[in-house]
Formats: sequence, structure tokens, C-alpha cells
Amino acid sequence: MLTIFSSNHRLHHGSELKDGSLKPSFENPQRADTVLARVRSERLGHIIAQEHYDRSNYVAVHSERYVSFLENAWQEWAATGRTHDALPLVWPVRDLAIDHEPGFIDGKLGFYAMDAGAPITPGTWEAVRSSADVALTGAEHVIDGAKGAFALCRPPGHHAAREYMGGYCYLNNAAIAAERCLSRGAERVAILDVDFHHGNGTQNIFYERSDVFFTSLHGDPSVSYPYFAGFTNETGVGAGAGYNANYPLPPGTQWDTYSIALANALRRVQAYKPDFLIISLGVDTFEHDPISHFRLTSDNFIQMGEAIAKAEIATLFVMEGGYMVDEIGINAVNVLQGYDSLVR
Ligand code: 6XA
Ligand code: ZN
Repeated sequence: MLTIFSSNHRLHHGSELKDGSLKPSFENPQRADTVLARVRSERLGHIIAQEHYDRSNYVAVHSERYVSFLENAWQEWAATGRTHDALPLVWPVRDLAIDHEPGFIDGKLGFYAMDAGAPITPGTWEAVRSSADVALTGAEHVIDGAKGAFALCRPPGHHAAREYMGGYCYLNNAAIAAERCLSRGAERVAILDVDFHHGNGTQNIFYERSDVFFTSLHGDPSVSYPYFAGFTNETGVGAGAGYNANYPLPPGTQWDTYSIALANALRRVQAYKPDFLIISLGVDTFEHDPISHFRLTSDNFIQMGEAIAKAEIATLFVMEGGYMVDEIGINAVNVLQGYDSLVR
């Protein structure tokens, strides 16, 4: 399988609040470099750099003003004399004025964020747009006939909604790739999100549409991030009614339970008859992941790839989360090798 990678991901290395102080984020450059090293050592296939795409591809799933915010946020922050990571500290919840975009960067940060987990640093925008371009390049290969491709995106994207960032995510790489498939002639695209965390951003973007079916297996949001999305009664609205399916699973979930939910989600995907399948590939479902609480083993990731292959749909894998840095390469590549073992 072909891998698409951008070394620009290293331009983004931010911090997060942990135990009362700012510390280097779990979402660090080592993650993508470890996965790339495993792709190489396992000889998964060719590795190519991303092509450059026009920003209209980002605005196809995000609002114009949100993309402008991402492009300019660091400069606006730095203009106030601050040199540390830009993080929001105030949010427009419930009855506050969400129809009023603030004119000052501190307000904008909260307006365009769901949490304080997406720091803006000097290199963030370049890394973020390159990550989206990695997904777009992968989409092109699948559209042009490849049965599988791996977009080794970093930063990840599935928490990024039409108009907000959060959970280490800025542009929604999987959604941008799906939209590209549609604009190049696909009628239907399915997105299956296997990251431990619910893909609230992807759900948000396609919630009122029937041309993208979104389904996600994740930690029960009553006890897991992102807490405010991912419940079973979220099934889509308007034209999108019936085109969103969530599978929340309890803490401690192992392969026996997980594989049943996966089979159900894949049955829904196949019934939808999509032209392409996009996998939001997070491997934070691993038993030793530091921020999650499922118990999948490295071997289970091979089984996951095999199960996806049996759906017989041209598939783009888009990297999302996974923080056990020593194992993230093994687990991500296990999924791809499991897939490749049944698809030729
Ligand atoms: C809260 C945890 C963010 C989860 C990020 C993630 N800081 N999403 O892995 O898939
Ligand atoms: Zn995750």
C-alpha cells in the first residue's frame, strides 16, 4: 500500500494542560515519525510526499472565516507580544453570543475552539495544511484506482468541525478527503472512525447530508472525551437522517465486544454501497494507550484490517490518534497489513 507523508508535521509541536501545568502534548512529532519508520521497516510500499492543494478544498468542509482564523491566528497572537502557545480560555457556551465573532485574538481562540487541546504555535498552520494535503493526495490515488492508500496525517483531524478546532485537531483531514471524492465524481462516501474518541467533527460536518455516511466506534461519551457527542441517538437530521451511526463502548472493551460492533458498523457501510471508504485510523484503542481505556492488542489491529478488507471497498486510511509511541507504528501498520493481506 502507498503511504503519503509530509515532513512539515514536525513544524507543529505544542503543549497541553496536564496536572495543573503546561507540558508537551501527547500529540507530538515522534508519533508520525514512529509510524513512518514502521512503514519503512515493514516495506509496506512506496512512500511519497503530499501534493499541494488549493485552500478551496479546506473551505469545502470548513467555513471561510474559520480557515482564515487558522491561517492568521499565530500572527495575531504574536502581535500582542506573547511567544508561548496560543490557547483559549473563554468559550461561548449556551446562551452567550455565538453569532458574534470577536475582533481580538483571545476571544477568537475560544470562539473557534471546543477545548484547550489544540494549541496554536508558529508552525501550526503549515503543518495543518500539509496534513490536509496528505489526505487529499491519498484521496486522489484511491479515486484514480488504488484499492488502498495510507494518508499518514499529523496533526489529526476528526475532532475538527465545520467551525471549530479541538482535541489536537484543526482541519478535518478525513472530511476534506471525502469531499474531494465527491467533487471528483463519487456519489457516496462512507467514513468509519475507529479512533478511541468519537469523531465529533466529522459527524458535525456531514450531519445533515446523505452523500456521506459516518459511523464511529468509541469510548462511551458519558465517561470519555469528547463527552458532548457520540451517543446512539445521534443519527443525523434532515436529509442526513439515518446516515450517522454511533457505537459507544464501555471502558475495558476488548476485541470480543469490539469486533461485534465493528462487524455491525461494516454491515451498515456495505448496505450504503459507497464508492469509497475512509477509515479515521486512530490506534488509541490499544491496551497500553496512556489516555484511553480500551484493551485491544497489537494482533487485534491485524484482525481489524482484515475485517475492513472484507467489505471490498477502495479504502483510504487517514491517521488520527494513538499515543503509546513505542507501539503506535506497529499497531497502525498492522491494520494496513491486515487489509493488504486480503486485498490485491
Ligand atoms: C483530551 C483528549 C483529546 C483526545 C485526542 C484524541 N485532551 N482524539 O486522541 O482522537
Ligand atoms: Zn483519539
